[in-house]
Amino acid sequence: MLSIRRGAPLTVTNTTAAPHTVTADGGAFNSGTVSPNSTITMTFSTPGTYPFHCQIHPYMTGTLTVI
Ligand SMILES: [Cu+2]
Repeated sequence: MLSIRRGAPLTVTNTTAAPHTVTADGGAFNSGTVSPNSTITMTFSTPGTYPFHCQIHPYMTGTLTVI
């Protein structure tokens, strides 16, 4: 479980050798492809609980809570 305040930047660094995405199951957000050794920043404006997955590796899942 990952929790963040709305509007606060969430920095994601891909430390693996494969590209990944951070994609909300319901479509509320999508990082696009994050290449190996690159970093992205995302912000979230609507409080809630968001299950997410990697579009490239759908077995990679998590949950983000925006407070
Ligand atoms: Cu992936």
